[in-house]
Amino acid sequence: MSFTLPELPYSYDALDPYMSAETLEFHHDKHHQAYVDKGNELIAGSGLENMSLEEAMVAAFKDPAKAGLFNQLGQHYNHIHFWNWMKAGGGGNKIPGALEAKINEDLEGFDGFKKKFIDAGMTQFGSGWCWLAMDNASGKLEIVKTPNGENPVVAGKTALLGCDVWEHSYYIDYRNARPKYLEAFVDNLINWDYVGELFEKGPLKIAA
Ligand code: MN3
Repeated sequence: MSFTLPELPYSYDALDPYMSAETLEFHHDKHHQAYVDKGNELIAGSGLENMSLEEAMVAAFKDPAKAGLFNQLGQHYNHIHFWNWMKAGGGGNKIPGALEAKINEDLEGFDGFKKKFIDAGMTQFGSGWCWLAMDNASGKLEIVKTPNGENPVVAGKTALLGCDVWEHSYYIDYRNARPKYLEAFVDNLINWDYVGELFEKGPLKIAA
């Protein structure tokens, strides 16, 4: 299969002032496009061409010889969801009921979630992501962080929400102030409806 760049689910200026049109133009049109292009180039002849994105991503992660391909596939997967994890007028404590109950149970409520999520994003040294994930075996919610293009999926978890803490995601709007970006993401951008949909689907099953 060949990967393609999905359209943003909103206009470029929809997330202003929390994430500018300039950031989205560079981040979506340049960075995400580059992961798609490089992924298509590297997957050719790899033996993973006929797998789904999720299957190919996990298979590439397990093979050290395919680390370069994994970086592109991981970032493609992460960004497909990242655009949907945000919306205009999002953020705050507007969490669908079943998910809210689980966050209360596992993460000490919204305040506990917010503190742990922002802390994970702040303490991810260098490029990477912070996540709200579900452990596929126990069903428990966790806050985790990953370097570069990695994600909870390759660790046997389901990614419910992720925030990109690569500098390209916030430097135009927040310069070096990663904590301010993370707070704006939690307070003003999270699309809890999409997070709730992923939660309702349950553990991500990957054939590979
Ligand atoms: Mn990015």
